[in-house]
Amino acid sequence: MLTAAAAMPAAGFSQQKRPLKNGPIVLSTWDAGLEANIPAWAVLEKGGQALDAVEQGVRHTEDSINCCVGLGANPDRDGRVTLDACIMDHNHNCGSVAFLERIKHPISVARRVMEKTPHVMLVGEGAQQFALAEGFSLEPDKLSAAAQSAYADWLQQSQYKSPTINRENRNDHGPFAPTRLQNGEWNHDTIGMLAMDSQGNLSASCTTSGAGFKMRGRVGDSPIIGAGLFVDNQVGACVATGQGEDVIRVAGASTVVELIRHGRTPQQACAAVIQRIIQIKKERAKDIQVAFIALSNQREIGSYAIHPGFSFAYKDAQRNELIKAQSWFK
Ligand code: SD4
Repeated sequence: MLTAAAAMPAAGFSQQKRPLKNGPIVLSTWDAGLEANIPAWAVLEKGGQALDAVEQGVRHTEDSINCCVGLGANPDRDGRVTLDACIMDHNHNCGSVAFLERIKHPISVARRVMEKTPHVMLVGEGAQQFALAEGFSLEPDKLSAAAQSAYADWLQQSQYKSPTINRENRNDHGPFAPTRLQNGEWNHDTIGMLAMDSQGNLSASCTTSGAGFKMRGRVGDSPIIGAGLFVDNQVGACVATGQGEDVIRVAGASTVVELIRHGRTPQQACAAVIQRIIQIKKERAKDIQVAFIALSNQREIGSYAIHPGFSFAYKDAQRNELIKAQSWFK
């Protein structure tokens, strides 16, 4: 039987290394978070807003030529890259785009949806039309060199195997498999970011190419407010990564935030929702990866994953470091 994952220490933080009592904080998923935290921090250290920080941070990752977030990412089964992103601020304002093609910065389109429309979410052609009307450029309809070669490999078998994502087994070629960068490091198809600014306000962002070689039209959790990302300034913020279908099933990010509201630490809340997914998936939990990171309005941080191999980047005025998350399977 699965036991409750209670009383776990904050991931990676010893007694001596707790978040600072004051000042901004930024957290982001996976190794690319270390770099993304820098432009986010540049906003925060000048007294800027968490909302601007989380947009600037993940824009950096969308821009990165070596990264599989954004237009350089693996395509869907039809050979087209389709992107999802969302953003949420401390006042429950939120915006989201999904199934967006040929636009470089989906996170900024999501922010425009939030600020310039009466809606929360735009998808596909409508999202692209909106982006063009807002002055975003239509990028060339072509795959990056890395994506072209990954797609050619995938086409040889054209198998849509069950995703075994973001595991430490770097030979995995599943739909969410990490991509090897030129510097030898590994990168992922998603970045999620949480920030608290010097006013104590929280915001969050997430941007992804979703699952490589997905069915055309597939959308995961990342642009779904409440599943992939949620912010309640009175409580905390959470962002998910990994197999989106299983995050949606448990309304992942909002469930984490609700558990914090009811007294769990961010660490306990992340662990409890991972445990819920494991209970639902049973044996099949071995084949999927899901991870959450969370930040409470009391400045506590937490993270938990199904499998080892997930890290998140933590930045405050003193440090920017990669922290290995705890996981259900060891
Ligand atoms: C999705 N959650 O589209 C995203 C993928 C992801 O690391 O986070 N991969 O399901």
